[in-house]
Amino acid sequence: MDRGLYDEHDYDRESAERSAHRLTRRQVLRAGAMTAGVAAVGPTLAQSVTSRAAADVPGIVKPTPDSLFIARGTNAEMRWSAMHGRGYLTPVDGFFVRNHTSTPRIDPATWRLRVHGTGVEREVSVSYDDLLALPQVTLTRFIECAGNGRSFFGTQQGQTAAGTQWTLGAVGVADWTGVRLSSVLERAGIKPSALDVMPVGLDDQQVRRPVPLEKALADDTLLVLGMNGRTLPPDHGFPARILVPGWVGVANIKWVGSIEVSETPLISQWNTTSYRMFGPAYPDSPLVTTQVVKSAIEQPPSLRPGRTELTGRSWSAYGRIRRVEVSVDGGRWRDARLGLRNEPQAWRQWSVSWVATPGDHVVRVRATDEHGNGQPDTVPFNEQGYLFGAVVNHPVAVA
Ligand SMILES: Nc1nc2c(c(=O)[nH]1)N[C@H]1C(S)=C(S)[C@@H](COP(=O)(O)O)O[C@H]1N2
Ligand SMILES: [Mo]
Repeated sequence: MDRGLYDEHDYDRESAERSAHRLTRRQVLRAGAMTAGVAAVGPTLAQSVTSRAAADVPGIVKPTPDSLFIARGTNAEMRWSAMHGRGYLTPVDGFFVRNHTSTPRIDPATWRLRVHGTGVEREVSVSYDDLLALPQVTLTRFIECAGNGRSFFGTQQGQTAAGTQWTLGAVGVADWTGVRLSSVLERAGIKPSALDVMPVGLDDQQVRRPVPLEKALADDTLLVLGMNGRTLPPDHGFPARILVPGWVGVANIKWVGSIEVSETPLISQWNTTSYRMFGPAYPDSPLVTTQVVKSAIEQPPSLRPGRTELTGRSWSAYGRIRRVEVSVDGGRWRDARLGLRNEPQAWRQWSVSWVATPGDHVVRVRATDEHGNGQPDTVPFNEQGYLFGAVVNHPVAVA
């Protein structure tokens, strides 16, 4: 495994040295404030972008019925019970939406993707049709919010983290079809001195989060045009989004309008004031890069008594899932039966039979991936509640 592609720590430290910044918390905060200011007076967008409010969750275009979603501000969390009996992929209808503001409606006829910056030989601009004409690749991968599971810092560990109080439904697995990001960047001529690549979203806040050039050029980093065999839906980034498998959700920029390639480190609020681990356990405030190992059950919190199949899915940002164990009411860990399909950086379905007796129970699930990464009982706190990979206590009331 190439460590550089999973962990930005060394890369981040080097960047900090190059830009003569020591990323102490105060300076990080200041850097974030600075870029926020720049964004506010930045150039207006050339593209025709309009925001449209939606039916259920404000700013989301697709319906977000209670049967499929839990509304959380501008976001829609997938209800895990809706995945019970479903196939391997998360259907588009039920895929979680994490919008910092709202879904922009973009006209693909006038949309252009601009590649520019000090790291390229020349600025280029490509159309939607140009992208459709390039060779297409499909990958089955999860996209997961870095804050997925954040609520358990509070409910399980007694220390509430700031941010959307997701349970475990800020994750989904889809078939993503698109072009290699490298094939688009190469059209602009990447200079040997290029360092950072920052795709910028066309939503109100122009959400953007740089990735190291090496990661942008990786074979599995895509500019996605399709999801589950259909055109990418508006809420998931139409006309084009980035896919950076295994990395934090925010790296998967939706509604990309431009990509800056730079010879110098790029910053935005999404790699300075947020998406860093702040707290006593993290003295150098590392960037949040790769997701961790997690498991979720698909049962609703109340069940009828009798023999039942507990089902769920486990996933790892580092590869495939090798083992899943389930424990009820603190009893011994039992191996779950595992689904055959086991894509790396996606998930594995599992089931275990259980005789549910009346009363209140706690189901715990832990997974181990092919590299031996597992799920601890607790994880050290970080202020913004990222990467909650500890075993979750699922309450199940049987009556
Ligand atoms: N332009 C833009 N891209 C974005 C976001 C956003 O708000 N704006 N949210 C990010 C975050 S935090 C996550 S977790 C994923 C969610 O992808 P989804 O809404 O398709 O599930 O998109 C990322 N890309
Ligand atoms: Mo996210």
